[in-house]
Amino acid sequence: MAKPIIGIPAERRLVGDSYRNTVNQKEVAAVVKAGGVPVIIPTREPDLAAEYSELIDGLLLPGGPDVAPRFFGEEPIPQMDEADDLLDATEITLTNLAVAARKPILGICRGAQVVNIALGGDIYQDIATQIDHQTYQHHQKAPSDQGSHYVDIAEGSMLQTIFHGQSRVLVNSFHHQSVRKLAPQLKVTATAGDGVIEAVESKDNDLILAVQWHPELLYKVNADEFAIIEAFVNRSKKYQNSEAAWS
Ligand SMILES: [Mn+2]
Repeated sequence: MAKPIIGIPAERRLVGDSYRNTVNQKEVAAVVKAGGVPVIIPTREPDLAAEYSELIDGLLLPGGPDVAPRFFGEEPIPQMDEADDLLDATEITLTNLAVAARKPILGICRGAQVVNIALGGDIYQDIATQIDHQTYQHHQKAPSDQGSHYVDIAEGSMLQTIFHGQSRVLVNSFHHQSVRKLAPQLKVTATAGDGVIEAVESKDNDLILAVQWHPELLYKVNADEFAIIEAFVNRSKKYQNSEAAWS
């Protein structure tokens, strides 16, 4: 079987006086190292989402800007950062198409929030102001390849298998938003000690895993973190052509 094609939606970035479609090289490199073929999906063309979805075997939703609260039925609070309508709309469409076609999804940071919103959940626009108790520092000042807070991993989860049965791991943290109301088809599989949701998975299958931290920045110091990317690429290979096989 051919190597699985992994779609990674691109963020729009202004470089000089022109916009570029950008993807973090660390995510691209991790997919390549895990045996996948990364394909960068431009997010200025939401009408092409169906074509891109057909092209790929797995969808990697990367880190990025805030999700506009309009996509979960709210108005913005002052603590919202930059958001990008076309990025949000394209990623939400790609997520729903991947779920419908049973193509595996890996969410990283913002990606965990996008998966939850696409499937009917919502997020805190800003953890520090919307959670009524003192939370951890979720936007760490430590370097990105260091962990800064622990997460507790749910018994029997895919994540626990990936981490060889460990129930508590140290992760990095670069977010001020997080999953709030959980989407019906997801379950929480990692939580920080302050109650912030740090990972979600699909309830009834192994198609979706999304983590609030950045494994692609950690795996050089913690080899277990690479297994998150590797397991996703392997699942994308496992489900390759499965849709065609069923029809
Ligand atoms: Mn965190």
